[in-house]
Amino acid sequence: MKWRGTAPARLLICAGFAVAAVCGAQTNPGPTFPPARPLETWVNSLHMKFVRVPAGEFMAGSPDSELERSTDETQHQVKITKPFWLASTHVTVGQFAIFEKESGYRTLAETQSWAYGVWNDREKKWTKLNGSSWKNPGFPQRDDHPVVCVNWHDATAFCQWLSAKEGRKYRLPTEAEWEYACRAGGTTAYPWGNNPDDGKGWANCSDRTTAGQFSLFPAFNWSDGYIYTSPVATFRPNAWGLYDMIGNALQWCGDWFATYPAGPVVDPHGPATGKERVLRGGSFIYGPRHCRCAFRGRNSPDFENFYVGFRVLLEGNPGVKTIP
Ligand SMILES: [Ca+2]
Repeated sequence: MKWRGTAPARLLICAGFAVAAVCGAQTNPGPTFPPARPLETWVNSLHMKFVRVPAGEFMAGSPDSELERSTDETQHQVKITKPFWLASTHVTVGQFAIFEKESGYRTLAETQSWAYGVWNDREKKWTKLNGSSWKNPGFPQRDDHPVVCVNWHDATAFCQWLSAKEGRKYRLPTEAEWEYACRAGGTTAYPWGNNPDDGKGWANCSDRTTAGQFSLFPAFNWSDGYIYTSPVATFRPNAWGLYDMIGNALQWCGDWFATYPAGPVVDPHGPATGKERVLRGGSFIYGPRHCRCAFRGRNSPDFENFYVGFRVLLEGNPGVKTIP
C-alpha cells in the first residue's frame, strides 16, 4: 500500500535483520476465544480449511460518518451471485514451503535476493532490504505463521500450482469477495464494532505491544501480545469463522485497483488493466485507520514486504474436480 506519514528511526532499525535481537521475541499471545459457529467447511490436501461463503448482497465501502475513512471508499451495493469457499486463514509458511519444494518455484525476493523492507521517509516509499524473503523476513516465524514477502505474482503462482495439483480452481479473492467475507453480514467499521478500543482479542495489529516499533501511524489502544506476525487463527474469528481477516499480514486480492462505482454492481472483479493490485485487511504494523473493513490498500504486483501475504479462494464445489 502507499504510505503517508513519518517513520521514526526505530522503525527503520526494526525493518532490518537485527529485528529479533533489537526488538525482542514474540510475547504472550493474549486471550483466546471459542470460535464462532462456522458455516460449512472443507479441508484440502494441504490441510487448508475452507469456509463456504454463501451468495448474497452487502454494502461495500464506508459511510461518510465513519471515522478515519478515506475518499476512495465510496459506499455502494454489491451483489455476489455465486457461493465460494474462502480459506479460513492466510497461506502459512509451512504451506508455502510445500509449494516451493514440489513445484521448484522461487519468489521474486529469492531470485533477486531482496524484498522491500526499509522505509525511506524522505522519499515516502519502501526501499530494498538485502537478503530478505519469505524464508527470512527479518523476524522469527514458525510454519503456522502467515507467509510474507510474497508479491502478487508469487501468490498467483501458488494458486495455479494448487489448482493443477488438485484439479480444482483456486485463485485470489476479488476485492468485493474479500470485503463481503470480512464483514460477514456486519456493517461496522471493524469486525468487533465501530469503536477501535474494543478490538482486544480480535486481531494482531499495531498495538501497545509494538509501541515504539511501528509508529508510522497511531496504534490501537490495547495489547495483542505480538510485535510481528502471529500464528494463524490465534485471534477470534469473524461471524463466518474466518480468522485474521483484519490484521496479521495484508492480503493480496485479484483485482487491479480502480475507483469504486457510485451505483450497485454485480460480481465486480476490477478493470482489465491497471498499475496496482488491491491489498486488504491491514497488518501487524497498522493501526485503527488501516485495519478497518473498508480500507483499500494497493501496490505494484511486484511489491513484496514483510507485512504482505495472502489467502486463497476456491471456486465451485470442492467435490467436483476440473480437468487439469
Ligand atoms: Ca500486534
